[in-house]
Amino acid sequence: MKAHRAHAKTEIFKLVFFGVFLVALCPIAETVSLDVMFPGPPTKISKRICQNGMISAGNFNGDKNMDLLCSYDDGWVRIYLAANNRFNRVYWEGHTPRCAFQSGSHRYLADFDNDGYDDLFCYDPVSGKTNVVLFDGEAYPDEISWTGDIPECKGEDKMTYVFDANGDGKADLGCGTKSKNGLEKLYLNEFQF
Ligand SMILES: [Ca+2]
Ligand SMILES: [Ca+2]
Ligand SMILES: [Ca+2]
Repeated sequence: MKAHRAHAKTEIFKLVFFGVFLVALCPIAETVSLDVMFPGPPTKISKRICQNGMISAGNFNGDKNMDLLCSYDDGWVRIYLAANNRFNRVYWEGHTPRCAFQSGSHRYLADFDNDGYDDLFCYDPVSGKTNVVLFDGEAYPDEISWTGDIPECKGEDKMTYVFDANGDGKADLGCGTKSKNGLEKLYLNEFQF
């Protein structure tokens, strides 16, 4: 009987030891994978990118790399291209007055005319006013490319998102309600630019 109890204790001890060994391995595995992904010391950026602004990812030169756009509530935007060792050089900056909405406005980058350059979609959820400004590969123009009012998406409890829902290369608009946590309506982009 004593021998049986001693054997059982040994088995329990082995299990506990193995469990502690596995738990101890987890942080080591995590550390190794982080080292592989970001092995070097961080690069010091000489000029801060987008201080006090809002950063969005978009493509502005038609290649396969996503670039950065920094936007401010007064409509000023700066574009940074994803290029080797040129990450903090401004590719283009200027005023896009049609996107000068108060804080809380929705600003998205997506290709609305299927030319390979990402355009600005600016939406004021309070008024429902919506503006699209097309990027031509060099600059955002002063003129507005499309303006509209989408009352169904209006209100601070509403959420919006733009994406190409039907795969025709032109971004579409989705609207929903925050409290229901999802997009409920889709508006397909049929505008002929
Ligand atoms: Ca790019
Ligand atoms: Ca475009
Ligand atoms: Ca579409």
